[in-house]
Amino acid sequence: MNTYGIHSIHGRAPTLATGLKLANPKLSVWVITGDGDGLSIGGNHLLHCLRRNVDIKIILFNNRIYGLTKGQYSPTSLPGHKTKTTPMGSIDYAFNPLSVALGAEATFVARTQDTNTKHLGEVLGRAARHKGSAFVEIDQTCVVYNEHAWEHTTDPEVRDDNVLFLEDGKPLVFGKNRDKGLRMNNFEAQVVGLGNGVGESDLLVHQPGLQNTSYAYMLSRMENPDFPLTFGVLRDVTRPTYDGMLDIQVAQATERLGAGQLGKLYRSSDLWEVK
Ligand SMILES: Cc1ncc(C[n+]2csc(CCOP(=O)(O)OP(=O)(O)O)c2C)c(N)n1
Ligand SMILES: [Mg+2]
Repeated sequence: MNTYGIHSIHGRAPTLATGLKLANPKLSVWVITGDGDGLSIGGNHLLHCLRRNVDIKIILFNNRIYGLTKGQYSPTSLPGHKTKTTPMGSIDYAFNPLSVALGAEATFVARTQDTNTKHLGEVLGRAARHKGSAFVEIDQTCVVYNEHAWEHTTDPEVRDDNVLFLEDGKPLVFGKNRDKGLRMNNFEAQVVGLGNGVGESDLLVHQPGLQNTSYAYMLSRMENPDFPLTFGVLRDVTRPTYDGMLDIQVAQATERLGAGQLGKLYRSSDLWEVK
């Protein structure tokens, strides 16, 4: 097909994309999904694609709602949220998409915002250059069914105290006057004010390249209002890809047995006639 995109079945895009990448390794394959699509109906597909480190990019638009079907709660809707299917407020605990991706040991995990086009472009550029599964959560406002979901992270009046932009090799500093930071305290992140003897050298320094997922996981767990929400690349590590390793196995098998014929293989054994 001469096309730049196709629609798959709801939730199954990572599966289709895996097949596409294996069949045509030169393609840059991107999955565009939502919080409902990726984490509810397609949760299992997403997990196993990330676990295998298939070289595809997964962009999850998180508006914390089922938008297309007009406002049912999703796995990222917050407890207490009133929707058409939770009229008295949701009694579910919400999934944190980044924690889920890190739990599946995704090799590239990042978060950005729909309205912050500069940051969005930078993060997508890095995802594109990553070899292996890249998972990017884009916080997105559904203007019809969940208008206020991300207001505290986009409203210029308050956002600077609620978000922290990660920069490789730089201390974790945030706040309107860049006067707050994060340090480790008893295996937990702690927000501290800078000054009065606390300096940037006391803060955590951002290292997305750590093989161990603990640090990135800690960053992913930080939620408002106690912590700033982290934006940028939380994890970026290298590991052999599923498609790369499969290519090697196919080459080895071909060298040993010669090029196969599917029809011949299909009819090679255990055939019987149904009358
Ligand atoms: C197999 C199947 N089940 C259910 C649906 C109905 N459906 C379409 S979109 C959707 C939820 C989408 O939510 P999300 O992924 O968060 O995307 P959003 O619309 O919020 O961008 C559902 C349940 C469907 N299209 N196919
Ligand atoms: Mg949604």
